[in-house]
Amino acid sequence: MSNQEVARAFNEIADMLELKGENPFRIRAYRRAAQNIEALSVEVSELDEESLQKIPGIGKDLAQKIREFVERKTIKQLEELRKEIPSGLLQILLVPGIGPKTAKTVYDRLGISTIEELERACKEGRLSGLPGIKKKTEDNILKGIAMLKMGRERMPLGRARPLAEEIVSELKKLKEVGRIEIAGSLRRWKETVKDIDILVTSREPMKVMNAFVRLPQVQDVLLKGPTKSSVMLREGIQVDLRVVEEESFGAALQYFTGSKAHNIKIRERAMKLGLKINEYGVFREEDNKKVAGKTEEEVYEAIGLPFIEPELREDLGEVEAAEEGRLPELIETSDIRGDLHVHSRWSDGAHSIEEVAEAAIEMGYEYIAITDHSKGLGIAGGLQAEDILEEKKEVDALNRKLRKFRILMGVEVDIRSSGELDFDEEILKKLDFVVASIHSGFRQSSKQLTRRLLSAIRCPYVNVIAHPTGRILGERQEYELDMEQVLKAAKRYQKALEINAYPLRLDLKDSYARRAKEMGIPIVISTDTHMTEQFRFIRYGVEVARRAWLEKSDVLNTLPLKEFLRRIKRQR
Ligand code: DGT
Ligand code: CA
Ligand code: ZN
Repeated sequence: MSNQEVARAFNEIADMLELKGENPFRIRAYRRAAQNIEALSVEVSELDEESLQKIPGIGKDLAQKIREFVERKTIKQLEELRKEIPSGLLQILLVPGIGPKTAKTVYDRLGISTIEELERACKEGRLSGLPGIKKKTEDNILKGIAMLKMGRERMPLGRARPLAEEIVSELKKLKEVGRIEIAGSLRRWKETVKDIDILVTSREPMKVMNAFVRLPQVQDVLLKGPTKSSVMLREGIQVDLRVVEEESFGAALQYFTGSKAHNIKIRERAMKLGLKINEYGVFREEDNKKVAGKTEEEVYEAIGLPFIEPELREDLGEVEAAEEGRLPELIETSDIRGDLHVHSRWSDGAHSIEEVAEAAIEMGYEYIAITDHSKGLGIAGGLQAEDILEEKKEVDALNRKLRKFRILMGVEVDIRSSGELDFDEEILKKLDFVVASIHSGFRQSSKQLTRRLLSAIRCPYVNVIAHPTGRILGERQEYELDMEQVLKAAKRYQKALEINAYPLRLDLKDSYARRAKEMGIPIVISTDTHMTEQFRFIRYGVEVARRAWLEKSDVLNTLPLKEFLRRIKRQR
């Protein structure tokens, strides 16, 4: 029983409660618990009821449900809800962008109970005219269906990466395994992946393969041989394991890391130099003599190039940059000195500010900004103006106590549907750091949504726009925005844009972040942490930045505290 399975059950309960129109706070409790469980580094199946209750967001009731699920493989409440709610209705609810109300309407009125039926009805325009459904809703549903289909083919990085790392750490325990690396899109940290590619060296390949196909995560064995085996995991993703020769490990790693487009460029370059390159090595055309293959560095060197970081290998100019000696020196996780989007128990976070600060110190940070939600987000425990001022007192007191660490008092101020900020400038100016973001009215027109972001960017006290495009991988598309206008305004006012490192957000995405860098817009990378264990998600944000060619100097929260403070002061 994995954490992901428990999380999935809780999310399903939440979906069904939502269909029944139950109390939103109760629904949210299930969703938050699911989120927190997924982020844990320990397995909930190994915890007793008492330890379970120490997990943020898990009380006695939910702890009992987890135990029930672990012991009996099912939850009674879940079974009852499944009986009560028609499965067709649940099917429809799976489509991103369809809420319980719409799902119920199309189910009741048109008898639609599969995604295929829903797609057909939308294309034939049979939905518009039903209560609360417009032409635009139909378009959104079609987009949602496309996304759902895509989600079945590709898994978000944030789900696939932990699975891959788990398998690698299991295989590493085998004495027959020599070198081992993750390859493919996962090594390039692409935001979604089709499968997991792993390479190993071994003198006894069959022993490695035997152990591989018997891993507890494996559901089906698709192929088993001495050089390649493929399995399907219970989580619904395929893993290909290849055993390669020690002498050609570098060439194989280069080849199977891809991307295909990058490899084609590399192969063309090799050909021009009278060389042949494949997964076994680099060879001289004339006499087939092998000139490189043991390491990747050696492979690139053989064709006259410096090492190209995997995150850049997309044929987006990296080969040309390598030829001209202008590859970026990519930012690293260790360059980050503080997290600037952090929630505490004052709104919907799981920990006290002190606990959060301690965890940040453990991460090696010099500072954080506490940015709890503003009042508009009632469902996330949003704070009134008085609360924020109270919270500030607590931060001040902690800052007197902590040495060599600074908590900046901030807020994540909601940009209302009207475009106004949830707090007026009198409050905002009393804070050290202001993050502004959109949490509602996603379906507005591009013009309205763009205007909302622009007005937040123009507010003199706003420092950064958080998760600027609002997407959630596999769940919600980015808002319709005029991104070019948003970027222009951010540049003009020198306001930062956030790369939200939460694994299902990764927002800004790589292509926008790269454009932002090219325009000279400051970037911050933050985790949007709601529990201290999520601080480690920073890696995902840094990887987006690396795919966007960002260097340390492009990112504000790589600055030491003093310089950072000076820099944000200039934004006001
Ligand atoms: P994915 O799995 O769709 O997320 O993306 P990749 O890049 O992991 O693609 P995959 O798993 O099909 O193949 C892994 C790598 O192997 C790919 O990035 C490059 C290399 N590769 C596969 N097929 C070819 C090919 O036909 N030509 C070349 N040059 N390379 C290939
Ligand atoms: Ca792959
Ligand atoms: Zn937040």
